[in-house]
Amino acid sequence: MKKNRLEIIKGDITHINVDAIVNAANASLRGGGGVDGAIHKAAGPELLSECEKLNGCDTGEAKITGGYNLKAKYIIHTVGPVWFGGYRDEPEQLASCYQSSLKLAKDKKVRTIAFPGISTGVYGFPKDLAAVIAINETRRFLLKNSYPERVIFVAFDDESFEAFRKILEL
Ligand code: AR6
Repeated sequence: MKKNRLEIIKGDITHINVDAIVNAANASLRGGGGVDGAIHKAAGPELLSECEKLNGCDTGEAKITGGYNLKAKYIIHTVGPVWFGGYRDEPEQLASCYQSSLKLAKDKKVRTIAFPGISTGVYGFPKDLAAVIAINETRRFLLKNSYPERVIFVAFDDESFEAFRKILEL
């Protein structure tokens, strides 16, 4: 696999120029705080109208919508697990978020996709473990698939950036 298929940047995911961005949503898909709130605000109210027709989304799964006012053509909404200490299958559920999101991106022949640190905000998933899962699942997927061509992990703060950097350099 070409090394440059994975990248980490620090910033706001709503400003990134990619084909698809991933949203850390909740099961209702009706918006919320954190990155979900920022994405809905940047995309505009038509996003909520489309999301309301999707019947929600289960933890570990993903659904796709248009990007509306964003540069991205698509938004992939995935619902991460709430962290309860790690004994309620949270790692497997987080892995499933990455697998489901990447599968949707592949089906749409998305070339570039950006992920936030799913579950690492109000859902409380430890950032270091989340970075291991994000990068392992993505590497595994890219080894078997030619789409997406490039995956960008967007860290919103220094702690998240360091968590991704340590794992990506292994
Ligand atoms: N760009 C990139 N990353 C961001 C941005 C942004 N604009 N804003 C926040 N982050 P969170 P969760 C980072 O809480 O833990 C919502 O209310 C943030 O620093 O947004 O999956 C939903 O509706 C953190 O590292 O998502 C759900 O109810 C990461 O994004 C719930 O929060 C995820 O933090 C989902 O919780």
